[in-house]
Amino acid sequence: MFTCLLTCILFLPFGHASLPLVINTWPFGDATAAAWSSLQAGGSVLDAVEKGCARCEADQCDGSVGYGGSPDETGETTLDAMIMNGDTMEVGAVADLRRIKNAIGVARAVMEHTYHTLLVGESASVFAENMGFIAEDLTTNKSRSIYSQWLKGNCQPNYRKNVFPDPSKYCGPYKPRATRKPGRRARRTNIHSHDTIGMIAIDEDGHVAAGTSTNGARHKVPGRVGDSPIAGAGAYADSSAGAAAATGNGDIMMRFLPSYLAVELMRARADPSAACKTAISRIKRHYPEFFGALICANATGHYGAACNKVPGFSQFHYMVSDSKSNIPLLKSVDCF
Ligand code: SD4
Repeated sequence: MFTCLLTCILFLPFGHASLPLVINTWPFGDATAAAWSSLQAGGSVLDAVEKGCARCEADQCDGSVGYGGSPDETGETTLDAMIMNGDTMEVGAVADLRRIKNAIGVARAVMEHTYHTLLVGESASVFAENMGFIAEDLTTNKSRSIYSQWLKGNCQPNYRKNVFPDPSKYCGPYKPRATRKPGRRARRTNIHSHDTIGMIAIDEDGHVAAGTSTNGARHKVPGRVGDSPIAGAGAYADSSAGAAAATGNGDIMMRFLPSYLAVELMRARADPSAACKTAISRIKRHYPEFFGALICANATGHYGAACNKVPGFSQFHYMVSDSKSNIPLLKSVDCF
């Protein structure tokens, strides 16, 4: 009796469970609503994730998703996105995508019109154009102004190390410095310019999909690809276990495949909140100051989230729609 009680408590899922479910990072409620109405209209979970993320791309959510945000060292905005089908384990992704606004749409086209998983850079843009996506300038007055302010401020902050001239004082071009400083601290990220949308959709029959869309890191080195388009890092979905999606400092997070880890933990019956927490802890152990958060949902619709507590980031907000609420609800979790 006592053993049963203990086991039941240990395995009792803590989050709510009500399918269908849409859950996404940050308070991007219009994206949640777009995904939810797609499901309600009979769309698949892939349709829901695509519609939801596309909504954020069009709305330029927080300036961190879609065109006109996060100019790189040359002032250009480039996009990363992925979508994953948890039934078939197919993935479509694009990284360093240029001149195309609808990155998640192109990611889906990679999945549905090629046998590849990930296309990058200029060639991804050519692929997109061939698939009928419109090529246009992703620069806006806002991104131009962010870029010129950065140039005026001697290109601070930037992502260079062990180069000369001293990257903490001057702009490039940079050359490698002969002597390298040891250390692998996470570069302090501007938490206000880092809000990727990561989304999970699960329908009543337990079909699971996940996706992401972002313009990456502000002032990144051209060619930089973050965690968002990498399966297992930015997101992961497996209809036999659940799904997870990440947001935060992708340069660090992608080294730990947190979304994959969380899904595997849920497969081993971990509660979604605990799975998210363990995946964050794994990163924290090596990079205590990293900025990041994870959302997790198991195939039965229980969900949770976790985030790493750093100065200025003590609570993480995310959105949920399920058949109980029917409208997007703002949820939060205290970082640890
Ligand atoms: C990246 N993970 O490119 C993305 C950025 C992000 O919340 O998530 N912001 O590193």
